[in-house]
Amino acid sequence: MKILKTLAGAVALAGLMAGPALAADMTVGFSQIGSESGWRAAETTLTKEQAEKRGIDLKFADAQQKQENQIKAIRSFIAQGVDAILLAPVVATGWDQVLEEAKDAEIPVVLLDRQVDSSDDLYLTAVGSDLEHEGEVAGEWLVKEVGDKDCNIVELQGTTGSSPAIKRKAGFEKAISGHDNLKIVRSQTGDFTRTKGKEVMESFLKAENGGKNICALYAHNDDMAVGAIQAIKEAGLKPGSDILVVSIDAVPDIFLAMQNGEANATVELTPNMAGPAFDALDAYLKDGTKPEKFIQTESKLYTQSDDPKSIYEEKKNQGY
Ligand code: GYE
Repeated sequence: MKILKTLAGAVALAGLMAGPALAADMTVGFSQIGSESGWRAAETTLTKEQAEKRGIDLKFADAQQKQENQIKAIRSFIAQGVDAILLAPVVATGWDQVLEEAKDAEIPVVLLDRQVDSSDDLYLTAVGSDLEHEGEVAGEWLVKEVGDKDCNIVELQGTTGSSPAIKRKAGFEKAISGHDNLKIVRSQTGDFTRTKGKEVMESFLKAENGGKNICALYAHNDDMAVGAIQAIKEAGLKPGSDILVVSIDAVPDIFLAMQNGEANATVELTPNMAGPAFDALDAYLKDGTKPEKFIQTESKLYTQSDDPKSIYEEKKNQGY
């Protein structure tokens, strides 16, 4: 494949290629973080479906949340001579070396749903949402919902060192800054999982007078919010009213919670990052078309007034 690419590149460069770009099947290595949340599992499902539909040979590696496993997988893809690599980077730092190796091997890398601190000449493009904006949307909803009432907020952060955890925190804090009646009183990572979200929420409730001091929960993803909702109920409080619940992803189960009045708002993140990624790779590998460095997906706010029942039904057919 690489010889074909070089030939195609050379001929295209000389402007001598008269016919259509060379079409050829792609072999793509996908280093996925793991399956920590319903959203992550849906992203994996949709990536495999997109590859199947496009006749792409997808080599899938699940890193079980460990960066070293992702780096190993990328090195294995390079050794196999894949045409491209998809990477959902578990954390934002520590990628320079392995991305240099991929670049030296002339294998384009596309980032999915999270970003890296490396220089952007080390990857072809990044497909994802504006993570800081998601945090702002969540914060702006709470500011409006609470008005001038005093509101102590507890925050369940995503995976420590991941770009969504860093940026969703920053965006939310930006939205509530200037509203002195809203205050984050406790903030800790729940690692994007339901189990940890429940565990950490239990500790918040204990530390805050059984939850009586808590007005709202901001969770960086719905899975942690769903776990926390369980903890709030077990503490004898009503999630969605005693404690407002706002989170991000818009997975089906958060709409179930909304139907029961147990969650209030979520910011949607599409799990179909692979579609735009494969489109960009197709254009690049066939005729060298360079995509923008960031292909942004949209972030839409949903609340209880958005008919959660029918959204739940729709979402169930979107890879979840
Ligand atoms: O919000 C969460 C997953 O990287 C933005 O990762 C993604 C996040 C998503 O664990 O459910």
